[in-house]
Amino acid sequence: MKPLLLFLFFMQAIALKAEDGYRLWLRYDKIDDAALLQQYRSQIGSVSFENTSPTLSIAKKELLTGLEGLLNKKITGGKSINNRIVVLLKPKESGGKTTADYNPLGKEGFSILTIDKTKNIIVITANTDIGCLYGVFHFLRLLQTHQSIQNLNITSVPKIQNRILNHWDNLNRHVERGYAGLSIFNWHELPGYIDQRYIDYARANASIGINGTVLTNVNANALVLTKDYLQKVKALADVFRPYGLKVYLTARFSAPIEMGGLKTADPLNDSVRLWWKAKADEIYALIPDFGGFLVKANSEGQPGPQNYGRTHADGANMLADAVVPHGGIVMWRAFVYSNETPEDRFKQAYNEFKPLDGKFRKNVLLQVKNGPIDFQPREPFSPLFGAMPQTPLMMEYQITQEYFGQGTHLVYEAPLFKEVLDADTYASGKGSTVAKVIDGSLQNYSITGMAGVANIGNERNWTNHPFGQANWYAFGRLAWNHDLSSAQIADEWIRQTFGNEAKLVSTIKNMMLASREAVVNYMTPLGLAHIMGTGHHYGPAPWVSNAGRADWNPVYYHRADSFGIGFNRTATGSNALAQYAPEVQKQWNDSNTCDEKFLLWFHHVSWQHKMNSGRNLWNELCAKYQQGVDTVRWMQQQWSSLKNFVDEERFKQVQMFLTVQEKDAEWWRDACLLYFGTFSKMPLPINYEKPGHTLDYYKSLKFPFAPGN
Ligand code: BDP
Repeated sequence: MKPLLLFLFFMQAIALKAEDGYRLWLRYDKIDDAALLQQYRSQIGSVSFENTSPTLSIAKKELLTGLEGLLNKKITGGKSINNRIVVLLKPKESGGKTTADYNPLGKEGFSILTIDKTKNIIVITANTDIGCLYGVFHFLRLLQTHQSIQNLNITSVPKIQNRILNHWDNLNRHVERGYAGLSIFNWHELPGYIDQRYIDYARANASIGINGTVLTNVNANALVLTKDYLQKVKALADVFRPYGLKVYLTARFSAPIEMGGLKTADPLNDSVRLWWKAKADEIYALIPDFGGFLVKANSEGQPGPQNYGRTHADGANMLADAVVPHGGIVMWRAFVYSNETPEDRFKQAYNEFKPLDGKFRKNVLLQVKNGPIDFQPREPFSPLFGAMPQTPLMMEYQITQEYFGQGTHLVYEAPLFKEVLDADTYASGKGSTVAKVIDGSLQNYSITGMAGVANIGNERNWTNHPFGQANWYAFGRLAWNHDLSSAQIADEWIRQTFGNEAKLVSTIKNMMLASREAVVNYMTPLGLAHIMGTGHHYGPAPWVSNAGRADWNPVYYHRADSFGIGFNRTATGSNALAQYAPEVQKQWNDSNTCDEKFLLWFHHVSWQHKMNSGRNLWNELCAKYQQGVDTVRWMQQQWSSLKNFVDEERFKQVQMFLTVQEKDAEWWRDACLLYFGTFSKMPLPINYEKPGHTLDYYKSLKFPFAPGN
């Protein structure tokens, strides 16, 4: 081969080089639509930044890198007269420079406006530098998703103030329920070594508006509050600050005993209160914009105020008092239940917290999981969302896929997030959606928040499954604007992450939108929940009845017997339904009219029960499990059709994961139906795929090294 040919061959090989996924949705590859590229090139000539700050330097670098990549041309930093993008903070004297209305933008919102159509001048503007950075990311997203940039008139303000990732990361880098490798936070090497990944992590979060991160596990280690560790926290806070990302820590309630040498951690004890105040002062001296504390107390063995006969409000308020002089907040988790209480676990958080409504300090948010039990593939919304008008409630979602196929299943979670946000609590009449509760518009909260348990680790592509990135992305976008639809968010994410070809976008979008229901069907259809393996929660184990506590046993949840299956939570059962508004109760309290998605959440239903399809319950259950498997097979076909649209590395990765997912879906189907069949005593429908193994085989499977446990 001639040298030139060899060179070209080599260059092409580089161009086809597989993607390892590290760049997430911020790839900025050259726009591959020639006409559009031409148009954008003619519209964008230079970029000028009217102000300076560390955040604005980041914004400038981002804008230049993004534009140069997307347009494949040099962008000047100067002030050309035409075709200019101007990034500016609210001018001190408006001087007629923009027509932006700054009042509604608040601390984080931005406007993107075409201020001169003939000269083609676009202004990205905000009250703050972080608002400008968000605006820059939004503008780049327009180009990445091939939107028009003519006559722009965009205003965007986050609906939720605190948009926070919760890392369940331990100080030894093991991530509880983490399926993407070790924790990205390398505490041993901090504060001396700043991994580039910290910067890239902050940048990715800023690009979707996430503005807070809780660095440590809710099952907390008090060590992080020691002087040495706080230096490490400070190092991270310094890296994250210009990206608008505040750090938070989990506070172990017994820290005054473990770290401070006190005899008690009683929240009403003066020495304890002083200890926390001093600790807060120490933290804020290092990190003036420290966000505050997240606390799991008196839950699953964690210490808390109840150890001293005090209430959750006493505990939360003590910490709130410690951080309030510095502007900090406390996120107190409502995920509490007790084995000793002879009460349906579904009801316990409500029973505990409802009486405390209005008893928390103003800087406390009560962090409530989306459902009453624990991040199952489908849960009704937590009744607390409709029950605490005087307490700011924040949402807790689980982005990491603990109950969702963990690191290997393709599941797009936005439909789950949206289902909960759109649910109507009827707290103040019709239209009192969970979204309006948590964004504060229903009850006039002064602080609002949304948390997502992170799925990020040190795997090269951050989330192990390439589609795990979509869930991180969707969480951020929804926390910013919960009016976005699952389809819109998927569309944006696909275009930025894979490309803009119509077939590629529509095929992947259809897969994503079908994926959550597929998992519900092959794991826990018709309102089943919590029937996975003990401890690691990987795979089906509906037969388990010997877990450490009653409410950790699958048999506690599904209650299958010779009559039927499901948990009676009506007035004749645990009456958990009474925790909802009457209108909500009405939707669910009759097994003949209850939405079948939630049927077994609320009813113990006969195997012969007639379903909407005309089938009896047993046959419907079989059909749902099969439907779940079929959808995975359909996803496999869909993905195969994209061979020429996706780089080889990610194509193969997803293909292999889908094969795992198909096998797992079959495993779930077969194990669950064989087991439930021992109660229904009914055969699998004719022509039904025969289980691959016996029930005893499925029961014998062990996973001693399942990750995240
Ligand atoms: C459960 C997880 C456990 C967490 C707990 C929590 O299995 O690892 O510690 O939630 O949220 O889902 O506190």
